[in-house]
Amino acid sequence: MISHDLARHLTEISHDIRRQVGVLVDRRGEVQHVMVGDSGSTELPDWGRLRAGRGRLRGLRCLKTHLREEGLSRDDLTDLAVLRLDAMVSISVGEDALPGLAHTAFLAPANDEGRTTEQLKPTRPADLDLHFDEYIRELEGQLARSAEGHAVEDGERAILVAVTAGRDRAALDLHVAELKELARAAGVDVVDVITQSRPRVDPKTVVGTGKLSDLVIRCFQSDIELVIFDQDLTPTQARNLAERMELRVIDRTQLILDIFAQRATTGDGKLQVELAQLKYRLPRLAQRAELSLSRLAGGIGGRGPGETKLEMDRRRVRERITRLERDLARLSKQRAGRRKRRERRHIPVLSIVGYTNAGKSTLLRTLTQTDVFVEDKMFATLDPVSRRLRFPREREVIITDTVGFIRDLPEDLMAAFHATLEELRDASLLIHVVDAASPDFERRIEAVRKVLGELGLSKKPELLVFNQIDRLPEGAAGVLERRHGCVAVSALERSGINELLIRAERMVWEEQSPASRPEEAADWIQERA
Ligand SMILES: Nc1nc2c(ncn2[C@@H]2O[C@H](COP(=O)(O)OP(=O)(O)OP(=O)(O)O)[C@@H](O)[C@H]2O)c(=O)[nH]1
Ligand SMILES: [Mg+2]
Repeated sequence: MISHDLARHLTEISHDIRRQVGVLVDRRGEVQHVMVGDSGSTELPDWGRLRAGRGRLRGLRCLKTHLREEGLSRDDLTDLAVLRLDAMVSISVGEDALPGLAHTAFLAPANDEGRTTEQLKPTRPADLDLHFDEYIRELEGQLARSAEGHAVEDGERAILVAVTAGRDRAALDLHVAELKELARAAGVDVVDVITQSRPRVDPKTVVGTGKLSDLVIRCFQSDIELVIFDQDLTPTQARNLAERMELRVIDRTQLILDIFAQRATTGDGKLQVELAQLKYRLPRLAQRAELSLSRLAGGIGGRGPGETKLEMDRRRVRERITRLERDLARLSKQRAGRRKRRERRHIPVLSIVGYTNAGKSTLLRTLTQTDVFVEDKMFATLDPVSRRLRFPREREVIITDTVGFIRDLPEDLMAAFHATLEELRDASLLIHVVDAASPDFERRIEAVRKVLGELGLSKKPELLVFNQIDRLPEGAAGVLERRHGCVAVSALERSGINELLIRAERMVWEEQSPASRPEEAADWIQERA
């Protein structure tokens, strides 16, 4: 029978050539594939996970030698997961070339403890038996059941991944919480979160090899096809990960782009999002082109069909980018025209800015008593909305709501939304709305100010408004007001709104010297005459 004789053959060869050797054996016990490695590892065939089928094992067991007396390595466990093998068995090669102890691992079905593999107690060669058919049938049954149960849920299911990379644990937790919110906003159902503490991201795969194999196995256990990384992936990392795991891999930027794409309803919004997406995609297309070139190496001088197609794709993308940029430039001109007309009428503009989901649209709604779209999801608002607002002394302003900000706003997205954000330049006052109940509101304030700085708006007068105080414990709002010199309100319960109007009015009409705002000088002088 296969087990012991086969093991002895393998250890003898391994002993002679001082390299690992291995075989893949099918369920009938026939050797399907032979591999020769080096002294520390063996490369398994690059079949990937797909051909095994969803929720199924491949029907092959790997039996391989290790030159030293050691258990299964991380690479062995990764191979077990990526290839969806029935089992991975390593046998150490004894001094006498005879088989030493055998170590066996299987993939574990989904479990509450987060175990990814089951390992048998190391066995002596005489007891080695590769016939775990019963066990494997049982395992496949469980895997198939866990795959079935999930089909009914709507929304794509995903696992989130984040590494500390220099941040402390608390910062990581906040980032993960935010990533979860983003996923929810994109309609993704987060099944699991995998985090890793490491000083910096792995240049090839972000997380280390061990975590990567955990990740692959967990995706397998829960029948998941989508992995979302908190860290932005370089084109190379994205490709490495997708290839090693055969899963769809996206990063936070892509997730945000996705949300924007789902939300964009107006012509402007759609153009801007498409531009951002294409700019994001272009360098990644280039990556794929390089890959296909290297695979085609051998055809001397000839241009492979894949390459030609990719070249075409890239050219098309570049052309489309140029088109979109031209269209957006035209839009920007139109906006400038509109702004000029408004300026002539001397109506000051108050712009509501702030972190996404802070309650900006709710505040606009409360202030103007109009219907504006509000939703408990990040990036509910994409397109600016303007409303007129009458102040107590019959003074009129235009108040605008804008797209929410977020830390590490994707650069391409920011560039694409420049036209929209240009409106902020005309603002006499920025009403900076903060969700006072969020645990990291101070960092969010910083993130918003950073974006404003990048837009050249740091010098704009800013009124800090702490919103959602109805969610704070008694007395906390007063403390915030004193410490941050802000107005505390509840846009939802309409409290503190009068104080907000009084402060805004004072800042627009009284605190600014007319010299700095020539377009309002006439009004100002008139007021005081
Ligand atoms: N409890 C409470 N909830 C609020 C308050 N203001 C807003 N919310 C809720 O917070 C969520 C987000 O409100 P929005 O007004 O859509 O926030 P936004 O800043 O416009 O968000 P984006 O457009 O996505 O950036 C909604 O569920 C609101 O009902 C408030 O004062 N108190
Ligand atoms: Mg909004």
